[in-house]
Amino acid sequence: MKQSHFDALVVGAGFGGIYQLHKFVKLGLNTKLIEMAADVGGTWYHNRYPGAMSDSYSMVYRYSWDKDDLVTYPWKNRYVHQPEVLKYLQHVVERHDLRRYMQFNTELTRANYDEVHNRWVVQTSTGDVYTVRYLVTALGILSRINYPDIPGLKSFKGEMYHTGKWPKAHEFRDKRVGVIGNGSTGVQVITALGPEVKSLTSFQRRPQYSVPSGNRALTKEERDDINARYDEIWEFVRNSTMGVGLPEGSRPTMSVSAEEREQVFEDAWQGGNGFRFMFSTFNDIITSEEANEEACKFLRRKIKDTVKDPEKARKLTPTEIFARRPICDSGYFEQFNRSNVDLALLSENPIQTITEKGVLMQDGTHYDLDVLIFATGFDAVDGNWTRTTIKGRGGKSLKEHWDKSGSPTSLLGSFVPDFPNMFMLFGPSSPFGNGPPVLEAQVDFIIDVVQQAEKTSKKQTDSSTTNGVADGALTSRGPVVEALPSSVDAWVQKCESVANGTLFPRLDNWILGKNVPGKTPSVLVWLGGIGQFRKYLQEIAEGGYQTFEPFS
Ligand code: NA7
Repeated sequence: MKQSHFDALVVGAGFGGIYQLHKFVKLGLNTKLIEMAADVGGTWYHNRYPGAMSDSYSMVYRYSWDKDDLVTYPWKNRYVHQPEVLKYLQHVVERHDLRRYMQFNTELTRANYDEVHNRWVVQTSTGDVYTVRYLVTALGILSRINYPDIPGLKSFKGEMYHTGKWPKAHEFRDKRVGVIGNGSTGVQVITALGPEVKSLTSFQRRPQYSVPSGNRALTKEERDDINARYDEIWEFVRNSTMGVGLPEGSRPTMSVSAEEREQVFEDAWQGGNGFRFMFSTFNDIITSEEANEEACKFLRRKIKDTVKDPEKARKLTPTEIFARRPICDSGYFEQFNRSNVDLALLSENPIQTITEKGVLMQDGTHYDLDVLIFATGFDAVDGNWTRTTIKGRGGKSLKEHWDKSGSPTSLLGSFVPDFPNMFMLFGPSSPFGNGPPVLEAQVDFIIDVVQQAEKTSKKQTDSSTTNGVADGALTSRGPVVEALPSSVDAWVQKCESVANGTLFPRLDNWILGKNVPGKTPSVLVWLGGIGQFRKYLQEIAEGGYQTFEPFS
């Protein structure tokens, strides 16, 4: 066992952790980063399934803080696929010489707050112990994988994979593949594997709406134009709702004629991107039932027009409203025109059990399979924090703290009372939107708060020292950054009120903690947009950080 002290420890080497490390180092803090995977990437390290792609545009699915890199780093297409994201993050780490602070294959197993010394004592899977002043948990919002509660799961004797923990290589030619789950991951994996495998059966509990991604190579002129406008693009992203670099609708759906509405939807369909369809067409698709139904009618018609077999088309057509995380694809519905791709609709014929050889349905049909893929998502948002033992004041764990408050909550997705100097990136109540700009906002704010607290603490130390010697133990403990319970309540109320003003809570999905059996549903994200979120951050800073206990 090795015990070392650092000013700051960052846990996780995804988009958030890498940027947090960079900022701490720039601030002059002695910082270390640990990561349980063998290299950087976070979500993008593990989710290397076929077809994995970010559905925010390439131009904004990256950091905004390195302008030279922004304009010179090569990317070809409108979207970046998983290998490109991984390569980009590796590149950033090399470019900013961050690898030397990183330790891989190292999992945080336990973190305890030591009240006496105002420090965190962190234990890792490698047996090391770190004492640190600041602990940043960038554990990943979509990382703790979720297996379905289907009987017989362990009896399957073929190859079994979860998309969230995909192997470095696979070989499915000549194999019969089953895919359970058809969220954005399932849609991507089905689309990629359809042409590659002997047969593919998609097991769908609830069919999904999906629009074309519109992925294509960008021309040199387009890239030059983006480069010339990068400052403007980021300004726009930071003040927008979803932060995906697309304009957002300003008119209500029913304020235009039926013909114009159709044209707006058609243009969005042709333009591509799920966020465009949901947020750029009109301003009320996710708030007005009537508007939503117009979007649904259009999308259902597109499925009917695309899928040639009427029975497959019927099964693939959602009957629900269009109020889940929007999905886009590179020819998903078209896959079902292939003779080797079919679907089983679980609402009509549920899975009875998984067997040694495949999947047995309630009506007695047995699907013989060589490969079973689970695209069943994640114990999203709080899952990674509750599975790790992080104990704050009084030895209470984060899980116990959240169980007591009834749901996983925080101030701004980062701060939890009783967990001083422990900050989360993309924790519960974080903005729902494009990852990099959300994480940049959170990291920048954490740095501001830390700087402010350090300044306050230094002033107090200076004024209570004689000839540079501290009067008491308290002054040498360093600052305490801790959210006020009342500010968490106020933020959570805001999150709930915005969510309840939308149609999202009507459906079961991970945004509301309704995708994992046994999990208590709650509003896990801020749906009010990145722009509004940043405004709150600014107000808090300008108001003297009164959402926190006075810095000491
Ligand atoms: P999602 O969006 O949570 O989708 C999971 C899928 O798995 C969805 O189709 C679920 O059906 C299905 N599922 C889950 N449990 C079961 C069981 N027990 N039986 C059958 N089907 C099941 O996860 P993704 O990985 O696609 O996407 C998560 C995020 O990652 C996404 O929003 C992006 O931001 C990236 P359901 O719809 O619940 O009926």
